[in-house]
Amino acid sequence: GSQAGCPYMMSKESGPHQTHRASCPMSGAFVDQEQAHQLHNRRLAHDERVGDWGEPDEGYAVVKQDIADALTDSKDYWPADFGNYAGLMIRLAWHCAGSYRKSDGRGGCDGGRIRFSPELTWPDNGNLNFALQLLDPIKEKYGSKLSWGDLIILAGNVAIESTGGPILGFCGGRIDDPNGDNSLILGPNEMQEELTPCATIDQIGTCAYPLGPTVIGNIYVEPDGAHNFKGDAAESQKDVAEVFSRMGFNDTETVALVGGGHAWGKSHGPCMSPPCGEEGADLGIGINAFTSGFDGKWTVRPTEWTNDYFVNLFDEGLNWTLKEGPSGKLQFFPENGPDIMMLVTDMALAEGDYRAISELYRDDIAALEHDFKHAWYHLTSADMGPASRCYGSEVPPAQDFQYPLPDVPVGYGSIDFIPVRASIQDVIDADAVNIGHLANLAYRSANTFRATDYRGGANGARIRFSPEMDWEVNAGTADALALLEPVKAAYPDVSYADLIVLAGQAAIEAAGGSSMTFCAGRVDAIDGSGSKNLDPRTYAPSEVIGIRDNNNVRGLTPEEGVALFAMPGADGVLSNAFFTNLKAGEGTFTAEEEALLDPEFSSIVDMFVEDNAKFLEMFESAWNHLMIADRFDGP
Ligand code: HEB
Repeated sequence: GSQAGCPYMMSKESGPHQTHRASCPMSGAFVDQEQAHQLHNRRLAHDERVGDWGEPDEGYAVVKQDIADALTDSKDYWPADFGNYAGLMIRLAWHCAGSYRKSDGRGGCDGGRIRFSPELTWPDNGNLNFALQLLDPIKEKYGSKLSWGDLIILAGNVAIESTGGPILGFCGGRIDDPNGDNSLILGPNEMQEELTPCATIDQIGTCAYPLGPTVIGNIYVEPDGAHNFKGDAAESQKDVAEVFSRMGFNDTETVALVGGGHAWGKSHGPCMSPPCGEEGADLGIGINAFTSGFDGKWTVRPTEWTNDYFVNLFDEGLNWTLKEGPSGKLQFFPENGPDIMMLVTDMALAEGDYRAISELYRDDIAALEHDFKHAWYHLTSADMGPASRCYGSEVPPAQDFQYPLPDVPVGYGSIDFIPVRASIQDVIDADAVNIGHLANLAYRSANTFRATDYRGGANGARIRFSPEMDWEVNAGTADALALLEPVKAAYPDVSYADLIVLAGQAAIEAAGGSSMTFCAGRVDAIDGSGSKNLDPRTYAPSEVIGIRDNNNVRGLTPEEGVALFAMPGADGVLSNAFFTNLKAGEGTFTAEEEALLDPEFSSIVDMFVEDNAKFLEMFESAWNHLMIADRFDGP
């Protein structure tokens, strides 16, 4: 297996032991939990799948050949435009990945949910069912060894490569969800409305962050221009910039992706049976196929990688003119020149800050190739988390968007943590109030973890830096860190990240916890850049919804999430007293804490009030889960 990274384990009962490299994140008290966590189930499934795959690299290469063959094998049920499905497959991969949003890490192609409702029925995903149908025989051939998520992204990559386009690499290892449920919160439905209200007619085109698109059910913006600014390229530029930033892209990446992506394929919106428009149109196939209602291709060579798009964009001789297309949609067509078109969102690439970037790509295809392949890799891999989660022989070096950590120093595995633990114990014994400080420090440090895109967590100890250190919830961090300074001075080789987790565990044990397992091997980030977008999500319209969402994003069960509210305080005791007092109304509580009395959580609170042992068990499970959640070290 390629899971790794815990050469040294220590638990209260069994003491320290060197472990088989590969075992820690999956072993000990943690994996034996009755409640197997979603995240780690996924990792188990991953290991099994790659295990029976044999050589994963060989596997991907064979799949790629099958995809290449399928691209030019036109099927009657959905004939290939220009004899090649490249455009269709690139659109499939982009729409599968483009649901990713930086606000909470949800969306993306990991999980392969584009083959289910709600994603498959989003208006923007029209006719992508045919793209999936074309890939179906390949999926059948490899069965459970190949995930839909990997197949879809590979199909996009092969389409790009086989038509001469640039590819940086492939991060394999997506695991399919059994249904589309994890996309429900992306909308449109009540669940989405509840967390992120935006759906009514007068909000169309104005849905705001944390939502990904401005219109629910879109991957991107309205192609004919921003809400209330139809046909206006300058306004569209702002719209595109806003939406692509919510996916995590900067201007260069956005221009490279949109203009690079539209090197291929065409829009589908012929007028078959006047009066035209979506209502009247014949939803045919081949040259009659109707998808978006816009019509035409961007270049005269739509099955080849070129920078023709950018050349055309600035070609004054073409005299681009805003007109209604065959189905009544607003698009730009050349007054003179070949049979090509531009969407309003394409003309936007010649506006504002995008203009200089587009001019560069017109003049320098090598610059476009460099930027496109990096942006495409970012697009298709952002939801995969750190580079250490990627499988296969085409995995490129870690990229900035993966927030790489330094390597674990050579020899780290032979550090003896027993004296380190003893030194921490001295800090705890000096003053019981330190228990709460150290437990909280570890909790806050690990609590940024997102099971949605595998970002955040205790590894890296980014809580030592701005911006994370300055977050309101992290008040007191500097003081807690100062408690560990003497330990760090005595054991300079131990990372802060390990020290923080070990100290938190020691504190919890001093407070009455018992079955925690420490897995060493964390390293320290060199700055706080990796905390970007991980700050507490404060947009939930109520405390109850916020707590529920926070549990989901962290991959915690409701029981685990509730248990973690009872961190030891100034008294240095871990017990169900917090819940007893909360229920009895004794003491002062935050609005968030009081929300635990809502029917959604009150039975869990009751259970903890009745049974302290049950509370401790659940707390320890949650603690172990969170402290190890971000360990993907290896292979
Ligand atoms: Fe795109 C297509 C829009 C971006 C790639 N697009 C398309 C269409 C439209 C659009 C409307 C048509 C559809 C049909 O079929 O009808 N886009 C758009 C927008 C945006 C975009 C608005 C934002 C601005 N794309 C994009 C990107 C990419 C792309 C980013 C990649 C990278 N597309 C594409 C392709 C195509 C399209 C490839 C073609 C498809 C076919 O051919 O089928």
